[in-house]
Amino acid sequence: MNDGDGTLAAEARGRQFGPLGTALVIIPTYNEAENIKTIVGRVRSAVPEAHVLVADDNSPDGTGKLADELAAEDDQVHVLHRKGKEGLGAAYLAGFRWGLERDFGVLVEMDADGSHQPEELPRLLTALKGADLVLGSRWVPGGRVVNWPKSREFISRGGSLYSRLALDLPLRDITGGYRAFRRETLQGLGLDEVASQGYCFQVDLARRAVKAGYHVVEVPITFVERELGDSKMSRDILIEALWRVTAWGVGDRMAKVKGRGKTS
Ligand SMILES: Nc1nc2c(ncn2[C@@H]2O[C@H](COP(=O)(O)OP(=O)(O)O)[C@@H](O)[C@H]2O)c(=O)[nH]1
Ligand SMILES: [Mg+2]
Repeated sequence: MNDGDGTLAAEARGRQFGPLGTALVIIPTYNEAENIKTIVGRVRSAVPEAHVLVADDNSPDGTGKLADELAAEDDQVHVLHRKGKEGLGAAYLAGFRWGLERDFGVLVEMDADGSHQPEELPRLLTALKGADLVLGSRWVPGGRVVNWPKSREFISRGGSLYSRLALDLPLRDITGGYRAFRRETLQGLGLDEVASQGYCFQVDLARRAVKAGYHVVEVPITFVERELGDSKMSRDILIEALWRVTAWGVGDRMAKVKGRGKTS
């Protein structure tokens, strides 16, 4: 469950992983007009065989229109126009559905603001050859964050640590949003029941994957804080994450206690 390919191979021994197939990089956007062209261009250069899907929530700054222009010039760029701002989780679920309806073998989550460097995607995809889900991880050896104030790092590390302990997950970066899923993994997560929205959307998917017995691997990444546009992180998103993770943790423990009661 770590970054080295050697341990990966050892842990996954006995498991056969099929070929990956074509990747779809899903980029959710809300007011990313300053970033959208750069990020799509970087993905197309870094992994030329991959397709890109921009999932735009009708951004008032015209991001959707810019994405349409990119799509008009490039058959491997697509745009999903959504009615309005419904949160990151809903945009990803719609993007996953779009990709699963088509012939994509890998679905990738990536932010529009450059925090998730497309140049690191080949490493995530290599790791996915021996895994069901790969998490780009800031908090494993070799992973790091560039240009974050200490306060933001404290919140992020704390969120992952709390999720790790409350949910008993053997993972270091549980709230991160740079991930590569095999299509079969997503199909096995019960996406129809996912209601979480912000950071806890990521926690929710990681938790479902571990619970379902999938082989989840963390690969170190360098996360670069955005230079252009504004973060959509809010107090409400943090509060949602805190209460949902706590509720899941309590629910899991009660289920364990009940289970023990029955067998003894
Ligand atoms: N479609 C959609 N995208 C969103 C929404 N909220 C955030 N995003 C996108 O999700 C990504 C991460 O958001 P960001 O504000 O950078 O969060 P931070 O990195 O945690 O500060 C960016 O590409 C945003 O444009 C939303 O409600 N809808
Ligand atoms: Mg960001």
